[in-house]
Formats: sequence, C-alpha cells, structure tokens
Amino acid sequence: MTAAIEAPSLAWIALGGNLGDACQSVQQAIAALESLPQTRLEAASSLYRTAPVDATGPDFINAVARLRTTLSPLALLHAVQGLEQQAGRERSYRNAPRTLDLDVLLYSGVSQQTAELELPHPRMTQRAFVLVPLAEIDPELVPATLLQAVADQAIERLV
Ligand code: PH2
Ligand code: MG
Ligand code: MG
Repeated sequence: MTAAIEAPSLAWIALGGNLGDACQSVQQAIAALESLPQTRLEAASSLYRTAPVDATGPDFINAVARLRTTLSPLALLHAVQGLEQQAGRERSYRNAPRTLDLDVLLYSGVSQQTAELELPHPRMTQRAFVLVPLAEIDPELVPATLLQAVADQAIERLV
C-alpha cells in the first residue's frame, strides 16, 4: 500500500499591528508566511490603515493573505504564533496595542469551535479591517451585504 499524500488546504490569515513600524512588521510577516513549513503564500492584499475596533491605541495596519498548506489548522495556528513571538509580541491585556497579530480566519472545509481555535474566526464578519482586504484578494468570499454592514468603520488602502 502507498502512503496517502495529504492534499493541500487553503487558509486565510489576517495580519495586523499598531505598535512600532507596523507597515514593516506586517510586510515582513507576509514574507515570513512564505517560509512556513509545508506552506505556500498564494496571495496577499494591500496594506490598509484602519481605526481601532474594540481596542485603544494608534491606528492599525492590516492585511489578509491566502495560503496553500498541508499544516493542520492547529499546526498553522502555532506556526503563525511563532511569527508573532519573533516580532516581539507581548500579551498584556485583551486587544492591547501589539507589534503583530496573526489570526487564522478561514481554513477550507473546517468549521470548529475549540478553546484554542475557532473557525471561521468568530468576529471576522463584523470587521472592515478583515472584510475589505479579504474582498480585495477573494471577492467571492465576501457578500456585498457584509461589506455594507461595516461601511461606517474607517479604513484606507495604502499605496
Ligand atoms: N485587532 C483586534 C481588535 N481591534 N482593530 C483594528 N483596526 N485592527 C485590528 O487588527 C484589530 C482591531 C484584535 O485582534
Ligand atoms: Mg486579532
Ligand atoms: Mg490574534
């Protein structure tokens, strides 16, 4: 019998930061996604400057990337948490200003609610800083009604 070859899955990662040079942190993190094991970076959105949502501190820089990976959802989460650590992420209190936040938004075919990882990300549909960059790279994933519902949240595409 031959060993099964694991078919790659698609996964979407939200990137954000609002401490230090967040443009540089987010750009470096996008590049670092390409170097994760068993993972290809397929697409990355523009960078966006966004007003904090349920958070304090300076404006955020946000982006979304699409990966093709054979890492499991949890292995992918741990891999991107490693990138947060490399960027000097500290976790002082919920939604505190941060150098780099990487959230797994979606993993194709997976819906799960565990303490460590909820998929799809439970708040992604309420956040322009996720929906607008996601719609830039994969418009079919973001219904116009969802975009309209977050149209009051300040977001500016950076060139
Ligand atoms: N992340 C949060 C909470 N609020 N607001 C913006 N604009 N961008 C973020 O990335 C963000 C936020 C929790 O992770
Ligand atoms: Mg987050
Ligand atoms: Mg996070």
